[in-house]
Amino acid sequence: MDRDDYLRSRLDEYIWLKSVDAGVSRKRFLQILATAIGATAFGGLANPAPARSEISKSKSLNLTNTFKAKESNILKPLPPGYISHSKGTLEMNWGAMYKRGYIVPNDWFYVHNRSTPPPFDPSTWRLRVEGTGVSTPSSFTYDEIISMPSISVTSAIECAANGRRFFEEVYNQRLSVAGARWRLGAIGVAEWTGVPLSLLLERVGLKSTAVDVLVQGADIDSLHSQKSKFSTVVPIAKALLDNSLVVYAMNGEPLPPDHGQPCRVIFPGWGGNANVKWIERIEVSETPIYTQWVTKQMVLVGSDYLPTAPYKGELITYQNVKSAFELAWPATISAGYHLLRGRSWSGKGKIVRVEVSLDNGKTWQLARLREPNFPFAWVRWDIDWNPVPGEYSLQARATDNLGKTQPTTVRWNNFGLLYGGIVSHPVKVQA
Ligand SMILES: Nc1nc2c(c(=O)[nH]1)N[C@H]1C(S)=C(S)[C@@H](COP(=O)(O)O)O[C@H]1N2
Ligand SMILES: [Mo]
Repeated sequence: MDRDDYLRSRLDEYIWLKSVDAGVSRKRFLQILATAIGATAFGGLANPAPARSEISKSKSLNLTNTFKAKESNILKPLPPGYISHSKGTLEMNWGAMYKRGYIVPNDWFYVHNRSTPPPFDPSTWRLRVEGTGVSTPSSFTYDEIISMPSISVTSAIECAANGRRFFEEVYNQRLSVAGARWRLGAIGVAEWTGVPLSLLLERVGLKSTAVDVLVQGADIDSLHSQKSKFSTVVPIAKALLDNSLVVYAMNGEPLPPDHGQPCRVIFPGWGGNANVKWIERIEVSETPIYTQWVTKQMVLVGSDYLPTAPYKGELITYQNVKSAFELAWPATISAGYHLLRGRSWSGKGKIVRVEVSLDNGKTWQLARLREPNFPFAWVRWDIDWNPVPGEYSLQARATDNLGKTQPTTVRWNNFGLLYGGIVSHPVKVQA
């Protein structure tokens, strides 16, 4: 591809400029680029961090949020066919993704917010990095963050409750939580640009004794607690992976308010809630940090799961394997030839095989996988279909490179998390 050649030829120059800029050694920066897991080969160059002058000029950077008078907590316009389950949720419309590109455009990306995006003022915003695990606690301004060396990572973010509705449908039983009854649209893939968290932690003198990292947002977690701000905790090993980023750009644009403006973290592969938006504080600790999110919310609770104190259930980290058709739910199509399409993904690995059943699980055939197929993101696949009129139940079953295949049945858990089972997609074929 021309664009790739062009970018490749500029790679050296770019790295050099970036590393000089940032005062890090070129070798260190190359290491970061070369070892980035799930990072597009030189994605950071395809959409280099917008220069400071560009950012302040850019119209799309909404410096002071204009709050809409209506009920929704979501600021961007809701695209047609998208479902809002509540004030702060917007489910991606799989039908709209038919034959679309690898990446979900920002306007179409699902949203899971507990409150309205907090206002952002670049002159007063600070990211504090502190705690017993660092020797020189510091605050960073927005300009400082965007001037640091950056990389871009193409990764999915997926709500840990994606597919929640299927627990209730399959078990014909109500879940005991109030959260959104997502089908499979609480996922999206984007190119995230930002500073490797490891680099930021290096700057503040990360101690070798650090064990946990808490990332806190600016919003109150209204659903679970009236007092505390939304946060997540990851072990230091996850925080230091090359694709764990403090993100300020999404698909080449400054991070939109709904998705965390000015900065969020991404921890590829982990449940969506780990990707804290509107961040304002990072705490690195030499002792384990137990928040209610980690011990009470992000756990599998049910008779099939064993709690280990202080966790109230089995702890969730990485997401599982899932598949979705690029079809409305339910779909109505006309008889005759169709290119059936869909996408499959795995929290930890990369999809190696997708099988599709057009007869409710009786027979299966292999789908064609389309490049690209990045780990921590998804793969697009398709299959030819020539249906006669009737009612159909389509199924897709993916397998990742760790050997994990989507099961037919999923064990119940009370919060309806991690539904990774094969799903039956209803399709009506008309004459
Ligand atoms: N500060 C903050 N960060 C947050 C949330 C939130 O409510 N507040 N929701 C989390 C959840 S549950 C999910 S699934 C993802 C959704 O990211 P998106 O809205 O950009 O798709 O953000 C996570 N980060
Ligand atoms: Mo979520």
